[in-house]
Amino acid sequence: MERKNDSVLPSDFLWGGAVAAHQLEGGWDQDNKGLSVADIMTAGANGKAREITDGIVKGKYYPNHEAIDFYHRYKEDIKLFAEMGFKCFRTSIAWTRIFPNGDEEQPNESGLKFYDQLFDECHKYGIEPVITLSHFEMPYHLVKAYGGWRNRKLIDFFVRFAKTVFKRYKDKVSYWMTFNEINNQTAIADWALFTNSGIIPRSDENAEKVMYQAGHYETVASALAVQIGHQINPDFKIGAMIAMVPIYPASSDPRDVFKAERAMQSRYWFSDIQAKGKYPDWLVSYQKNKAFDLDITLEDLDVLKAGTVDYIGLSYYMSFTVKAKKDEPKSYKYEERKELISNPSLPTTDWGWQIDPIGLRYALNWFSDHYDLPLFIVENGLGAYDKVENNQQIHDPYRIAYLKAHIQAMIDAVQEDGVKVIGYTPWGCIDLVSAGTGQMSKRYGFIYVDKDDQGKGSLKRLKKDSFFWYQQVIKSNGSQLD
Ligand code: P53
Repeated sequence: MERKNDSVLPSDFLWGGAVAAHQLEGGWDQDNKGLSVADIMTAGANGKAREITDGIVKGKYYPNHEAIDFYHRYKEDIKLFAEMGFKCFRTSIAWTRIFPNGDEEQPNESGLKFYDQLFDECHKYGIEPVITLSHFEMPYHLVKAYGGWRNRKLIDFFVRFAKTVFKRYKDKVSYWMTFNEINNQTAIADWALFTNSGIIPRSDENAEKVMYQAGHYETVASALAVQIGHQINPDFKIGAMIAMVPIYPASSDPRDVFKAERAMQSRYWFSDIQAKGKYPDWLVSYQKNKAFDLDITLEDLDVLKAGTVDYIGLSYYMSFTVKAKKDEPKSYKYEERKELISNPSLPTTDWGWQIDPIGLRYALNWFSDHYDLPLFIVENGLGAYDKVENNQQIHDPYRIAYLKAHIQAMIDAVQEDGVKVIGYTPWGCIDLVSAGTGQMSKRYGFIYVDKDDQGKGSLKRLKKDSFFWYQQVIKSNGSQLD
């Protein structure tokens, strides 16, 4: 008998959308906000990396400074989210609005007030805020004065920030995540080590070791935040946030298969710790064999054990594929950007991301098998160029097709595989500044924002075709995807 989708998702399933403070708020220097790492990154282009400048350099364009001016327009935007039927809205608290430099003793009241107003506005429409604490926007001062997450002191600064906002919003926010895509920095050479941890490896240091050290301090900080959050409000649900990119072997050659396994281990040790409370055995051995001699104390290991997460938040955009070299050494060093090959069975976006809906079902099963925790898909979506027609309409069937296939894969995982998924928040529900390229033209939204890659435009909001499509998806609780 044909089963229908309508009974598959629970009636309290959290449909919504996701953004991050630095990518949409703007107001970068308003109300005592401090400079964040996002504020010193210029706009790149498709295939051209963003520049990280030493402070703000006159004459350069920094797209996050104004972004889409959500700081002043959030009421209008949340009203549009409510019109789509959002049950939840994922954003982050800009660390630099609360602690402008990161190392102050006392928080900035005007920053705290802004999020009070924002969360109140959400609740007005019955929209549940879902909050990331650190989403690529740490205080730049912590980079300059302390060397970013190379430094153990960062744990205290982060914990102070977490404690402050947990206390302030304990009756307004229930769903939290500690570090956005904490595992993206596995790629090391990539800009992710800077956006996640405020680190650009120096020529005199071992970049891989630095990444493992920063990652360790962050998992400790995350575990402390989980414990403190639960003390402040036992009903808090505090999750990890992992960039889930399944890594496939290029063939059934066992060398390819083992390489893919090691690549998966390398990308997901963060969530191993956050979910299971301990380092995976392979990594203990790997770090020992490499003689990294990291600062990992016995006390840290107790903290990790006591601060496991309540759920796994994940982003999902694509899958990767790897192929073993001819003479692969026994001790693999996974160097992501160098090792990936294109998967011939998958189409690719204009930005080279390989589209793979079945990979989402695979990913949900993988997490469920490994951690046995509820899963929350807190990012998914297609970055694409959109065109505004003369009558102000935006036809985006490509975005609808992408989302539809991925929602179907999620439903398959729930219906066929029994995976527990608590919500789905597509990325960039309103067009915003791309994290990877700094472009406005890499658009994800259901709502179009009139602004271009040079910063020009009226900032006017327009509903795309996908706006009405998603409205119906939510209304039918996922049973009407056409
Ligand atoms: P953009 C790489 C791979 C997977 C997710 O990315 C990634 C990245 C970084 O580019 O980031 C997440 O804007 C991230 C968001 C980001 C979104 O994916 O480069 O959590 O901040 O905007 C999409 O197209």
